[in-house]
Amino acid sequence: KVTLTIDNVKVEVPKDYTILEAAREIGIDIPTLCYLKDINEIGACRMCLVEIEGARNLQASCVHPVSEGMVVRTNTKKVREARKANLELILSNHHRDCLACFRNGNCELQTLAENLNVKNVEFEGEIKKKTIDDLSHSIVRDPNKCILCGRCVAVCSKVQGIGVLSFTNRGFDTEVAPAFDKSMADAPCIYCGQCINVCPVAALREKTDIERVWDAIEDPNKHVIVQTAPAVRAALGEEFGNPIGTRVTGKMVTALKRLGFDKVFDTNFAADLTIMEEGHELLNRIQNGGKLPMITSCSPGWIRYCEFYYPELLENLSTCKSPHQMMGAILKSYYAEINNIDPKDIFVVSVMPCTSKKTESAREELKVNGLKDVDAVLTTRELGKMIKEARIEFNKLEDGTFDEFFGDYSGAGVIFGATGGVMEAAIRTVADILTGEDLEEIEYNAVRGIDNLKEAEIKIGDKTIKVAVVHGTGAASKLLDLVKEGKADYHFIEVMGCSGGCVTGGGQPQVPAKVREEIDVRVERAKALYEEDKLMTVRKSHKNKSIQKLYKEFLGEPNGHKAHELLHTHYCK
Ligand code: HC0
Ligand code: SF4
Repeated sequence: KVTLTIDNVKVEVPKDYTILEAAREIGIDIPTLCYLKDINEIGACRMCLVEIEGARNLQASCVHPVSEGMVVRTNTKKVREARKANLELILSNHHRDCLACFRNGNCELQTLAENLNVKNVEFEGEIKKKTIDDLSHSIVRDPNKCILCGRCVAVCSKVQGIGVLSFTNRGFDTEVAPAFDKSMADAPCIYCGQCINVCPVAALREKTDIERVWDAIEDPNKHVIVQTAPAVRAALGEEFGNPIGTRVTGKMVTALKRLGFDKVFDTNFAADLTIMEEGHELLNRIQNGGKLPMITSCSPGWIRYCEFYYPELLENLSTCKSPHQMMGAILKSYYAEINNIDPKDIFVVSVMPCTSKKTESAREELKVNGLKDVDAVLTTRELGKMIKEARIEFNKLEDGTFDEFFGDYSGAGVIFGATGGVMEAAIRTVADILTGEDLEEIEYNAVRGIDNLKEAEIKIGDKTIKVAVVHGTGAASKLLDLVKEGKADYHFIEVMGCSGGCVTGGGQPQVPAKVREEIDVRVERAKALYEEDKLMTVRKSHKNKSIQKLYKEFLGEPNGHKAHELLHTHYCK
């Protein structure tokens, strides 16, 4: 430990702390912009400058280590002026059209300008018009908004283990972009959107579908159905000022009905359906010598990662489509049939915590009879914008309930949105099938939580099923390497593309860097889902009465002919 003095306050901290960390310990908030704890600590933006007694120049506190007896000042005229000048320099060549910007109201640059009391941007830098890359289905890159903080570069390479983004060109032409100036559409990007989540400005954002969805709602010939992913309810409230981890399921449903959707269904219903298909597929593979370990296939970021970086493992992937795609396929077949609607007139909207789902829904091989399962995907953030645009006072809404049948779900469906949730849901069902009982012990704590690798050996009757759960492609790669080398003797592995699972997907509300430091967003949002699971009377997918009826009246057997036609897919190398 070392003792130092910051703004006349003595503080004792571990000796590997930076000045920034020490200051935050005693409630002194030094401003930062490029800093992301443990991910991007490069001292590039010079917002965190402080004065150190005896040092000639101001120092960047985010990278400067503490030392015994050090005396630091964070709030002198010299410090304030230097920070302000640096910020004005950043602003001088930034496209400052804040009023029409996607991040208006939740931009870290805007907040900082307000906090540091910037009054005029004295320098007029060279403002060039750079090309916006909006060619992919998922992600828009706008170099005009980029402040070169490097957070996205760091997250993509260090957390996701991918490294699609890097600094290109020099001087005023410097940009953050895929190598060789490729479009995001042609780069080996998995569209996880983790770069968007850490972008402090609007340089990276989702390709928006808001207008297409408004148009569909307006169109009298379209029957517009919306479905919501499990994780959306754990985060949408943040768009309206609620604390991280507030569960807003009921208000979300009411808001969707007010927006004018014809039906409001829950992707959780299809998550239960997925468990029926995937659970039986697993048992089949185990009993009939199929390819093991079987790996989950519901995270489209993970699927793209597998296609680009682990093509040898494609045969290990479950052939199940992801739940929201299954839901679309069922809505355009069974639902269309019983309601006498032409499937061509049904417009399915998925609200997802994910940016990769936008690209997934456009995949040719998922189409049934030439029709896409899902016509538009909105992120949680986009839904928040639509609710605001419609002037709905979200926090004052009554709780609503999902429309019947396709809105019915079990607790197992809800927990899909957190890492380990798909695995736990699957075990709840597989264990009942193998024992022929209705087991009471259904909470599998070994697969919950945010450890990088979670493993469990589950004894079911005279069988032992060995499972593993990983999340975030960077952290997953160690286990995937073992699988590739034939050194992992698991039966079933859950992989999610984003660390924490869907609750921290690339389409969820952005959390400022400083808040990310104080709260583990993954944990708080997951709590909301486990809480909802506990409240449900039905907590196993195969006990969902509507799912039972769907098989009886329409699908026949799990993994049967009709299920294969509608609910399963194949992968391309
Ligand atoms: Fe997920 Fe899903 S749980 S991927 O993590 O499986 O995005 O929330 O909707 O489809 O159900 C995301 C979340 C989903 C799907 C479900 C799965
Ligand atoms: Fe990297 Fe994911 Fe962003 Fe693509 S979407 S650039 S893979 S962080």
